[in-house]
Amino acid sequence: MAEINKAKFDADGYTLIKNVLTKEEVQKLRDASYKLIKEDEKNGNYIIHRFAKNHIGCLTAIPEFRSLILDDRVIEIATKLLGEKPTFFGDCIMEIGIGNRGFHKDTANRNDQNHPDWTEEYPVIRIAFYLEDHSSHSGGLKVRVGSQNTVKTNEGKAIILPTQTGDAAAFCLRTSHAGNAVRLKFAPNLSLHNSLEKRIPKFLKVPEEKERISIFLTYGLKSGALNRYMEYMFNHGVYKKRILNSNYSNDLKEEITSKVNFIDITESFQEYNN
Ligand SMILES: O=C(O)CCC(=O)C(=O)O
Repeated sequence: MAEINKAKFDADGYTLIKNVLTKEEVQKLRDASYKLIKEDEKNGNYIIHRFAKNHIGCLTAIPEFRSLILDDRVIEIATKLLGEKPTFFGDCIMEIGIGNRGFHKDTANRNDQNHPDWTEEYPVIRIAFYLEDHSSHSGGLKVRVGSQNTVKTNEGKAIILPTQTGDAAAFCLRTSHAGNAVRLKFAPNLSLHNSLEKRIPKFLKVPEEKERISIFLTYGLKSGALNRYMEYMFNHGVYKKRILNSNYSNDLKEEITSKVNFIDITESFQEYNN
């Protein structure tokens, strides 16, 4: 695994870490993703997110994903980027297919520069794994460099991250980012506006390598930012569904807490509603 540079992450708002997983591990995750969505289709345990299917419920319930969430390499990335032992609080997504486009933030507050989300530290990050190549194919992640300090989503140079199979991309939830990047055949590194991406004819577009499978894992430090983000989840339709479909047995809690700090979001959600 490549070196992790916290100072650069803090300055840029994102980082790309090469060769975290092996090709074999990625293939196992692809197989596990298809198996899970097939079961979800039988139980109705998924949502459609644009053209993508999204599992509903904490992925720690599924061994292959639990192993990734608690993997020493992934925890090392989170620890180094956050600067301390990370907290996992159940926010994790696996998605198959093409989801939303367009630059956005993932914070609770997205428009008030004077809100604590923007004036205080923001130690909540997402680690994304794309289980296919996006270095020379469409479908990858775009970020705006250094955009983590402004509510504006049109500031900072837009780049398409050249993730390859096995790489991890990490970003602060305040960083402007966009999924499902379209690469043009004649200018593959040019970041297009999302309204244009939707209209690019097939013959001008570099195709995807294979069906897009993405995994997003969120880690944070206990903080005002994390509390506000969890409160945002409690009031968001899809997140609520995910929380209600999550379950942490004592054994599972023990396994998670052997690796990271843990907040049982199902309990926090109940307390919030009482
Ligand atoms: O789908 C992607 O690649 C980006 C994911 C995203 O926008 C998010 O995590 O908020």
